[in-house]
Amino acid sequence: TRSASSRKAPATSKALQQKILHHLHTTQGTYPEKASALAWWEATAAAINEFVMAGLTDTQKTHSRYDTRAVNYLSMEFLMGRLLSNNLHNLHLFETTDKALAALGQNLTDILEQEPDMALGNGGLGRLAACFLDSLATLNYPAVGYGIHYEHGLFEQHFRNGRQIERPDDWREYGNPWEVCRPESVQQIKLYGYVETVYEDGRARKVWHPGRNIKAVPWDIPVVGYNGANVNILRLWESRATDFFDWDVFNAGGYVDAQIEQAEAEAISKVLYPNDETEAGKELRLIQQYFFSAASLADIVRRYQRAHGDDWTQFPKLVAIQLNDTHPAVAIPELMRILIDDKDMDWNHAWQLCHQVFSYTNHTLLPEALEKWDLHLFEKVLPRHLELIYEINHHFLTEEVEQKWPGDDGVKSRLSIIEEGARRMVRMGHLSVIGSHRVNGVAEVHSELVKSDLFPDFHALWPHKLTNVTNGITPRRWLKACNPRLAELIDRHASKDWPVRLDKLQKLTDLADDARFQNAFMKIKHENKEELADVIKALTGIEVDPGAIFDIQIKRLHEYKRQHLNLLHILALYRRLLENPDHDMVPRVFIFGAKAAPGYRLAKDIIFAINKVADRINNDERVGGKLKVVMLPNYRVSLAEKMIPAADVSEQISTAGKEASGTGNMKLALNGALTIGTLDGANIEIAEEAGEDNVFIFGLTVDEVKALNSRGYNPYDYYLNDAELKAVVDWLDTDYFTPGQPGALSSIKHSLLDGGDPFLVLADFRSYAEAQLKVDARYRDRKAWARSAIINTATMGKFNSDRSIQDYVDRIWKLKPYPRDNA
Ligand code: 26Q
Repeated sequence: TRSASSRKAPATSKALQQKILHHLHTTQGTYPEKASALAWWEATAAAINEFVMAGLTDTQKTHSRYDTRAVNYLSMEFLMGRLLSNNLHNLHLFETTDKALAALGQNLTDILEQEPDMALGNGGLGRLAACFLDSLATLNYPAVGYGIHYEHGLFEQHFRNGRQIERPDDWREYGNPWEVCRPESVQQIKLYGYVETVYEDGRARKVWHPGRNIKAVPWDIPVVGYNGANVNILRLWESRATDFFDWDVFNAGGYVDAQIEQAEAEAISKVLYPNDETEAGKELRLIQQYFFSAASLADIVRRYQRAHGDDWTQFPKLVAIQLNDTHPAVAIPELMRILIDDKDMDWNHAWQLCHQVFSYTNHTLLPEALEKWDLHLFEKVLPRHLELIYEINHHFLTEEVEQKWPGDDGVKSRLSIIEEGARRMVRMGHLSVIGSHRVNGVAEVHSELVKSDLFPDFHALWPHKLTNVTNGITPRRWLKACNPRLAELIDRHASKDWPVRLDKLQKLTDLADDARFQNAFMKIKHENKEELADVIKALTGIEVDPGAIFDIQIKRLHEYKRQHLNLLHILALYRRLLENPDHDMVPRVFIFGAKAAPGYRLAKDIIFAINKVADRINNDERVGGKLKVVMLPNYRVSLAEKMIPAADVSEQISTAGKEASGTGNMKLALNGALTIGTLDGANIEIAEEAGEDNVFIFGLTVDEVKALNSRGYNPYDYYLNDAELKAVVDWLDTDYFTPGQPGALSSIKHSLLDGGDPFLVLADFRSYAEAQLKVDARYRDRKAWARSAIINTATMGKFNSDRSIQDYVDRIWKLKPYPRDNA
């Protein structure tokens, strides 16, 4: 990767100071003596934007000059977090800006805190998309991210009496300096209505008479590659009412109706659905999916035709479209509709183009997360697309399936896009597999389960279609920017290009037993813990000791992720301390960050339980400071950036077979945390890289989970045979943690016993508690701990999202890099 700074004179801090002042005066209309912190942030962002926009135009010119093949990454979610610090790091302007602001009497760290997170995603899937954009730009691959310009991202979480309260997120309340509106690229999106068959020249044509037209307005967010490489675009669509032009109707009283229509149109991009891993089945969600898929495809086709007109031969050579889960799967019939209805192409030609361009990433095996739409709802919203899906299905079943399994109706009904039954459903996973040339899972074990359990018949039919691309994370945000002390230590002891060659961290293994390096490494960890302790104090009032083990579980709240397993173990430790005040344990602070989907009752009860248990333990003198529990409110990307560098222990404790990959596990290990985890998702690959000695593996394996379930799992077998487990489960049914409110926490006990404990919490409890004893023992041996922590950092090179992107490029997208001209 050529670096921009080697070819262009870097900005001096004096010059940057002038730019910031200039923007403070001319775009903020204020001056240093009066300017608020927010105005300083806006002015700094505007100054940096000059570099960003220059890179953007150069990159876009390069892409059109060379008519480049590009990937179009379609995702309902892009969890970008904050952009200023990231852009400063990627442009190598962080220190210069720090100096420039210092000279102006301002502190960069404080100014960075002014930026609201761009929280346009729920969790892993959305953050993965953001890491992938960073890597695509860094590796100079032509790429466009396509998504929705939600007015409100993921809700803000507050606690009231320990319970989660949601408030709307308003990231654009005071404008946003990064985005550029592109009115020249507006698209019109059709919905509802009916399909007419017209006969013309002896041919039947389908004409869709939509019931509604919506305007899709694109907003572009520049995505800056590291070393000032390419600046790609994230294009987010906002819905608006179509311009009202029937002035007679308008004046005759249509004014009010027009307002209603406008509100309905604007509802489409109003809010991100906050439920991950569950299918809501809501009409508005389907409309969101179609709205952004159709706008994106129209944009892709327009860009293509600008260069190639009606010559479609180049289309599959220049266009790759990646579906981030099934959420944009309706893009498949939409491309068929464009080619057949609008461009007059015949079916076979259209289908051949279509399935060459699409590929699909699966992120989940959970049955409740597999998208299905009620057929009648689908038909009402997208009547033409349902017809096309029937036709895709018909070709597939009568040609491909019939040829492979002649006369087998069982396999046909299993593979059909349409699920038969009392309510017929459209299976979006099947549509995605059939419409794509490649389908990937996100970690080795997950991809194997996609082949064997989720899509076994498809795998038999097309043995080369299903593949694996293990997830990754960008080391720019998740080490360089968030952990500057460790980054600097690595600069000095490994090599300076680790942010783009993460495997170079391997050099640190040589230092894993070096006492001086160990001390330096652990000193940094301690300083990071001191900083997090200040954050904890500021956000919750709780005082924690940075000398204790910081044990962190951060992820969406879900039964399969088993925050309640962690909680039961905390109760067990508390109970041991109450039974024996001299109980010997290394002081531990258990720290959680998690949002629950607003409608997920049990998840919210678990948050409540953690908060109530925390209250009780943190205020109980008898534990003698050995145990603290903290649940930080409003977990989000910018909070993760403060928590991850301070973690000693990383909790990755999902039921084996349920967590597709996990990516927080990678971020924590990269920052020197030791994983306590099950053999699930990418934990397996992390253990392979770090070595089993440097992670704490416990619990049932995927095969053991399957065997136990088929034997018939009975949680009472574990509850009745483990006195400590029984005691802590029963504790939840008292009013010990909720004085005066007995039963306030009993839903958790109920789910674990009479609810059948679907995620095998009780089955894994003892094994987990034993692994936690090993964590405790390892920490007492400071050198052994330091060694393991260093090896974790040293061996995470594989999980660079640059490697994931290179895998996608090699196996699926087949892109060529184009460093920009003029860089
Ligand atoms: C579906 C229907 C209706 C409303 C919302 C949804 C919805 C939204 C978000 C369904 C799923 C999601 C998000 C899923 C997700 O984040 N999956 C995670 O993806 C990561 C990246 O591959 C993996 O590391 C995690 O293991 C996986 O849980």
